[in-house]
Amino acid sequence: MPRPADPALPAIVILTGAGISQESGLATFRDPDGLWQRHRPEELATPEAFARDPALVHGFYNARRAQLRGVSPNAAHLALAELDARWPGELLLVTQNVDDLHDRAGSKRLLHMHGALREARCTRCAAVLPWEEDLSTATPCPRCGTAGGLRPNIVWFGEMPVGMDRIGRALDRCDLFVSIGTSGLVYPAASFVAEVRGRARTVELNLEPSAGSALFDEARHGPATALVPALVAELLARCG
Ligand code: BV8
Repeated sequence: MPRPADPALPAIVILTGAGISQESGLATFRDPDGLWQRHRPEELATPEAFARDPALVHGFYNARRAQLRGVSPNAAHLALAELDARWPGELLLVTQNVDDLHDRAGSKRLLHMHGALREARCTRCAAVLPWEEDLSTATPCPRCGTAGGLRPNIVWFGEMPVGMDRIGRALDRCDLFVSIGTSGLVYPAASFVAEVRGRARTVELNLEPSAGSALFDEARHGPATALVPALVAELLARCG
């Protein structure tokens, strides 16, 4: 049943990356002081790295999980949460981020396609558990009791991102695609704009042009805490 597109209420898909959390104090991946400047992705964010040196990989994620206790959602996260609460049309916020700042800001129509720092997954019984503390190979799984099987519930390079079917359906239906704070270097997230351009309006909000900037109908450059509230105000003005 084709959905009557309501120009006043476009179906919206928003993609966020590490840049939206930068002003909350969390390092991004590829900026000069980014996470990968100190660690190479293939050394840490792969199943092979975890098999080779689980203590190193656990340490990397334990440090990032602990850092979450000292940061808060910023004006960009809060503006997206207000849009989530007040937008009467279709909306899905897809984040590449593994921090919980969108969750804490109050976004509900939210999908973490690269997993979540504050979750652990047992490779023995497949349980996914909320997790606040450090993880190690000695930590027993609260569900099956075995030690050595718990890993961060994070999507590493070479692993299938979470929710791709739901994301694909939302992209098929979207009239407005907004990319915020991502360098457009990691796939399949970086391919979403190419999937929708031509049939959805595409907007990039980023500190500087991303790798995919040329694919967007419109690009606004500056800090997310300025650009995102402004765009949300424009959208909410359309729905009264
Ligand atoms: C998969 C969890 C298939 C880990 C992450 C060659 C070509 C194409 C693809 C590939 C290829 N070789 C390999 C691949 C696939 C690979 C990939 O894309 N590699 C890249 C490096 C080329 N992708 C995968 O492996 C994915 N899986 O393809 O599976 C498959 C198929 C079948 C069966 C099985 C598998 C999985 C990718 C997920 C990896 N995990 N995260 C962790 O967090 O530790 S990726 C990691 O990068 C984060 O999630 C991060 O979000 C993501 C992308 O980075 P960004 O968010 O964009 O952050 P970045 O620092 O790069 O950019 C920040 C931007 O913000 C900048 O532009 C900056 O200017 C801006 N900014 C900064 N401050 C602000 C700001 N903007 C606004 N305001 C500010 N204040």
